[in-house]
Amino acid sequence: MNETLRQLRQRALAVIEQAGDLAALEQARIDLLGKKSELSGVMKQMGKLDAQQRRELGAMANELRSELETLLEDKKKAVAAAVLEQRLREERIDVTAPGRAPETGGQHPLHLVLDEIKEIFVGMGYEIVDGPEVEYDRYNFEMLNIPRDHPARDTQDTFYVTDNILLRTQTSPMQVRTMLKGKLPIRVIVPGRVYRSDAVDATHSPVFHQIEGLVVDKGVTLGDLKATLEVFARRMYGDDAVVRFRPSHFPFTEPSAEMDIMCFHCHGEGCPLCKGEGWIEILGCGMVHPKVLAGCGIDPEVYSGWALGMGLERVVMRKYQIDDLRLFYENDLRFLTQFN
Ligand code: 2U9
Repeated sequence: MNETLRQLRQRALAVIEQAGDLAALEQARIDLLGKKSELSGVMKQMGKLDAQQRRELGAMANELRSELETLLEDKKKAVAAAVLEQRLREERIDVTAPGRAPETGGQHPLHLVLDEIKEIFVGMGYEIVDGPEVEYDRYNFEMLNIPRDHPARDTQDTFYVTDNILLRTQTSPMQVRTMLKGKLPIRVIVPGRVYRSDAVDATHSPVFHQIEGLVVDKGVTLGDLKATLEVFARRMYGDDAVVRFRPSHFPFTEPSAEMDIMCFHCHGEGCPLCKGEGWIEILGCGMVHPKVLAGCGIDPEVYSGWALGMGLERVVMRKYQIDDLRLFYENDLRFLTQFN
């Protein structure tokens, strides 16, 4: 081989040998084979040689060029393989390592009991409906036979938005809406948030939850009310639950009653849970007032109905012996994780 090319080859081999990473190899390729490389310079000079020498030197230069190309390419593959090897070593995942279980949420106690109640009534053929929390005074009070001078309509107790629009104080306006639709018979359960202008303490909150129910059909009697609510109490509190009905008064029902269950803690003896009463009040109920039916376009001579209403917080507090309603809204995990 021509001496110039031989020396060039020695230097090129050293450069390739020293290139330790892909960037250095790329630089070596440019330096050794690029337009400005020594080898390209030698090739350019060949124009000055005679034909015989040009053929010989040309063949040698081309041979060197392809040798260097092959060496560079091989080294590149080797370096890339080493890089990959190192990455695989460093990023190895230990599939035998014990997993870290993600923290999972649970159902809120209010929701847990609400679901239970809904399921009991759905099982008896009731439909679950919900509606607006911002309501007309007319649907919330007037059509429920709550007269203008009734204490519940006091602006002290109700959040009014305008003169005739308010935050519903009960879910009952949704039953009014259901009756106004005119599709009979009706068997609905209406759970939802309600608002009253109360200061917060252990048993009061300006926002709480009610579950109301309404049945309207031909021939519905107080017997249907009692039988249905007794089934509800047994499904909710166990087959040995004992219930009693006490007369009460609501503007929208006549007659009206309150249903108690015998204290599930002391079985009627009297204990702190039932405040010595032996009975725990669960809900209010009654036969829908004929005036309410008529006001909603239902003929009280043909149809009759019964309704129930309960405060969800109170039911859950009794069930789990929770003594402060504020715990429901504070989202303290120490409280919330006790129910799942
Ligand atoms: C229509 C007709 C009748 C709903 C009823 C009660 C009895 C009741 C209270 C329980 C505790 C409200 O959360 S609480 O303060 N409710 O005792 N509610 S009957 O009666 C209706 C509703 C709508 C059209």
